[in-house]
Amino acid sequence: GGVPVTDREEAEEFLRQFHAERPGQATPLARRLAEVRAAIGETGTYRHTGAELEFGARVAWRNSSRCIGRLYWNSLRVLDRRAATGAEQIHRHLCDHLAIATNGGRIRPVISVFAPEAPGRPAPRLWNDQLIRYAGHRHEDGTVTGDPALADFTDAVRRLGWQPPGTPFDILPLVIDLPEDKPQLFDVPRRLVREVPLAHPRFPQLTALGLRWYAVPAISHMRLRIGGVDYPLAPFNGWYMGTEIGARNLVDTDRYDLLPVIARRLGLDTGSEATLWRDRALVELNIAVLHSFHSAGVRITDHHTESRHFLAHLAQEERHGRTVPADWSWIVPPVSGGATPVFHRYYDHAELRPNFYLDADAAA
Ligand code: HEM
Ligand code: NRG
Repeated sequence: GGVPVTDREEAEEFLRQFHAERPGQATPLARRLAEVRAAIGETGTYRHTGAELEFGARVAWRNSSRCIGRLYWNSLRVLDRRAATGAEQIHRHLCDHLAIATNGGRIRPVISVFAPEAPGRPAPRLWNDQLIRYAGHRHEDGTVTGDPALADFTDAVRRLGWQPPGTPFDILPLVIDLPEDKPQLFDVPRRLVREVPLAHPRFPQLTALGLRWYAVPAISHMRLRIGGVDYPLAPFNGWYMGTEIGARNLVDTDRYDLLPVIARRLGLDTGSEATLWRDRALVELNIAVLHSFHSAGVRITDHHTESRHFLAHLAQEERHGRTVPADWSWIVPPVSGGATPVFHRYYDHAELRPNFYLDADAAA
């Protein structure tokens, strides 16, 4: 067990890349390499400078093959929270993250980087996979109220003493897990959770369903790895692409599974697949998501615009002599794939570092 010693090769490769892409650093590369080699020799790891951390986090986003939203990688805001100790302090920083990211609806891409893994000093972790998520309440008959994807997590936080209201949209508490302590529960203050009630511009019977979604997707279970150093707690957010909500979260049969409900409300003929009732319900739900976020003044993107932005990103990166690794099956949106330009080409499959990695779920 224990945290392994930082890989020297990976550290050096990162420092060379940093100095190549960000020339003119006060400390020349040769001196920094010597410093880092010495630190790894003495302590088993090294400490990133603020500039290295910022660059590393931005490049980790740039290298995320599954992300269509990478055009703005170089303006990611990096909050250095490595000094945070204690669950209360970490919780306050997570709350600040949400406030800074939400920004009254003009959502900003932000990452908060907490303490890294180090030999003899394991890092803090969060059980939640996003800072904001809706609970899934399992009933005796096997049905779930809320988000079924969170049913196991919801059971786990109940065992820790959480007492939920039981609605389809209960905001889950945060579970902060420090090395020498038991996991601690914290509520996310309501005022920090911006939500958008979903309304359809022409079908009041869809508005009447009382659906909603939160404004800020803040992934909190991916490990950020920079130059051989692992940051297990480094929550990041951008804004939503409408299809994430309107074609997956509210639609997948193992999520809110709403297509049959919506089709019925729209009076569609569900007797035959060939009426394409599923497709018609999907389009109207996605119209409602984009319309509602826009009228609430909450930043969101649609899959057509975002596909164009992604191709612009590819072209821009090419001009800088860089390839853009991408995973077709994640980049192509879950509706109207072939109607977007990202469908009609292949992508580079390189796995570049720095990057974000998924570890096995802490809970579940
Ligand atoms: C995945 C869009 C910002 C890193 C995705 C996905 C979409 C997306 C649509 C696929 C999600 C899915 O199918 O579940 C966007 C948009 C952003 C944005 C519109 C707006 C600025 C960011 C930022 C980061 C990031 C700021 C990191 C700093 C990632 C990663 C994945 C991903 C690592 C893969 C997640 C996984 O493997 O589950 N993004 N993104 N994205 N994005 Fe972005
Ligand atoms: N599909 C997930 C969120 C995954 C990441 N998507 C983003 N990331 N937009 C969901 O909650 O629907 N981001 O950092 O903006």
